[in-house]
Parts: sequence; C-alpha cells; structure tokens
Amino acid sequence: MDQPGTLAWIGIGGNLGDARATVEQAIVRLAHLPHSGLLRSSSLYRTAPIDSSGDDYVNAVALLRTTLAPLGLLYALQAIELQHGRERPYRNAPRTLDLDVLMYGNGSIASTELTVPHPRMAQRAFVLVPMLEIDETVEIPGLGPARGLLTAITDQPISRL
Ligand code: PH2
Ligand code: MG
Ligand code: MG
Repeated sequence: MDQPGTLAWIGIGGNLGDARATVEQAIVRLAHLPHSGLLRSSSLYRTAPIDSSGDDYVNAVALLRTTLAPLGLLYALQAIELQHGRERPYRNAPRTLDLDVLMYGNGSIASTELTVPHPRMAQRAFVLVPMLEIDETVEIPGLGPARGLLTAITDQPISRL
C-alpha cells in the first residue's frame, strides 16, 4: 500500500558560523520532524553566494514524506531556523541556517507566506545539483525535468564536500 503523506523537498543552506556543522545538525532535526519521515538527504556542497554576500555557503537538500500541511511544514522549518539563531536583518543576508520548502508534491502554492515550487530554484545549482544527486529523474511542477535546467547554470561554482 502507498505510504500516507506528500513528498516534500527541502533546501538547506547557511554561510554564517560553522555552516557545515549547522547543515548536518539541520538534517538530524529534519529526521525528527513530527508527522514526517526523512527519505533521503544529499551530500553537503560548498557553493558561491548567489545574490548574497559573505562566505561561501554550505548547501544540501533533503527529501521528506510528510502529512504536515504546507504551512505546518513551513512553520516547523522556521522553528528549526530559530533554534540555530537565524536572523533576518535584510533580504538574502548571510545566515546561520535557511530551510526552504522547494517542492510539496506536485502542488503549486502562491500565498503571502509560501510560494511553491520555490520561485528561484530552477536557476540555482545549489538546489538542482543536490536534488539530482537524490533523484536523477526529479521533475519540477510546471518546468519539467530538473536535469535539463542545469545546462543554463554551469557557471555557478559548486563542489561536493
Ligand atoms: N540562498 C539564498 C541566496 N543565495 N547562495 C548560495 N550559494 N546558497 C544559498 O543557499 C543561497 C544563496 C537565499 O536564500
Ligand atoms: Mg533560501
Ligand atoms: Mg528561506
């Protein structure tokens, strides 16, 4: 029988403090998220800041199965960000931890709080490369296979840690 719940893809990133340790701890916290199970997590990647400043980022992606509603999931992710001292002084400021709902099933959501699929994910190697590590055939609702989107962004520095 099919498992209950929806597949949710989570983007993980940080570039303040010990980002590598923070991203590893965030993956552990995602594994303990209520009403959810961690199916896969990617390797960690070092990436150059895109439309952002400061140190290189550490990025990863996790795949969850969850029965949380999209906003319930978002609030649970924000709680983890706060546990890691996330502050938001200005847009795209360097951060200890950023957890983004990249995709929630095949759904499209456009509310004031949450836009899914994540609006810029298709242009970001730090999202697509770890997603494709987990599932080479993953498709983005409305855009198609993620694999084909990579060719446009081969200029973005990313290396596996
Ligand atoms: N996140 C941003 C903006 N720029 N650049 C990298 N390399 N990694 C990120 O996670 C990232 C970014 C906004 O959330
Ligand atoms: Mg983000
Ligand atoms: Mg965010």
